[in-house]
Amino acid sequence: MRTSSLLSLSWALALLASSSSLVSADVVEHTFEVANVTVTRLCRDNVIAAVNGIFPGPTIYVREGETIIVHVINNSPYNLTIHWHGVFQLSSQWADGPEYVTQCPVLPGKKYTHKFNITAQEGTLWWHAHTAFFHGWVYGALVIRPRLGHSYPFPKPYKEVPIVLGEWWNANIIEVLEEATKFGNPPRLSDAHTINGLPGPLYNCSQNQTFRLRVRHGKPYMLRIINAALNEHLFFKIARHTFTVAAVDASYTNPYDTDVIVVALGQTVDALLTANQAMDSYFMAATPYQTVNTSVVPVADTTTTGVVVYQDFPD
Ligand SMILES: [Cu+2]
Repeated sequence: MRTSSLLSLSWALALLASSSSLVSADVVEHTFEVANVTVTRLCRDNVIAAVNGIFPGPTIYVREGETIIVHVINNSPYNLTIHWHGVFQLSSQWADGPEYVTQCPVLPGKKYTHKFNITAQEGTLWWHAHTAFFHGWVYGALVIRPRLGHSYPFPKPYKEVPIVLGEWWNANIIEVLEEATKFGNPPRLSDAHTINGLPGPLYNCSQNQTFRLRVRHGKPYMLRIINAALNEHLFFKIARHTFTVAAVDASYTNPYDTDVIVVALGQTVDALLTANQAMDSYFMAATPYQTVNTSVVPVADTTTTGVVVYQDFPD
């Protein structure tokens, strides 16, 4: 009797171990503490709310099939929620985060824990505050890699680089929206666009606030481009380089080559880039896509730039 129950126990354990990739996915766990910090951009100090003191917020790396747990601690003076933009949320819709849709705001001093699985999605998504204009401050990349033992449907890039495109106001963005709704006007336009939080040299005081992507000649890179702006579709380009678009919104595409990428608001594009030009530095730029008469519908018509720098450097 005892032997047979031990046998069945060991059989059950063996079965469990062999199917562990199905039943016990790994967990990626983070704590997001949202609090006020002072950030200097465009010659000015601005007090913003940010996650873990960094702007843009931390990139989350996960593999398809894994579980994400994020503890949001709101130490900012504002109500907020965090939304997981584009995640399918299969049977976890309560974890999705839109304020007053799936949950009440997390009040100052309070916490909320999100728990959900990443299933059948690979590529790039992102997360952002889902409360009024708050997402102009609180956002970051969500990188979904294939599960262990699986590979990309293209040669593995030498490096993967999040390119998070955003907007910056020389103002408190919570007040920007309050002002607009008070008078029924469109919100005041942003003062800059940004690449990974940095405006680049076309704006005042921003020469030293330029995103630099250092590349090795001949190596393939994957740019995980996210349009985290609040109001605009954006063009993205790198001088004298072409891209192969490999995925959009965490779905692989039929690959296609282009020298300019348009990223709709909230959308992501994974673009393969081979560093195959002469050893030099090349601008990258993002600027709004405008189809409207801007005297009727104003557009923040400014361009953010970064630099691709070819370098020889050790691994
Ligand atoms: Cu969103």
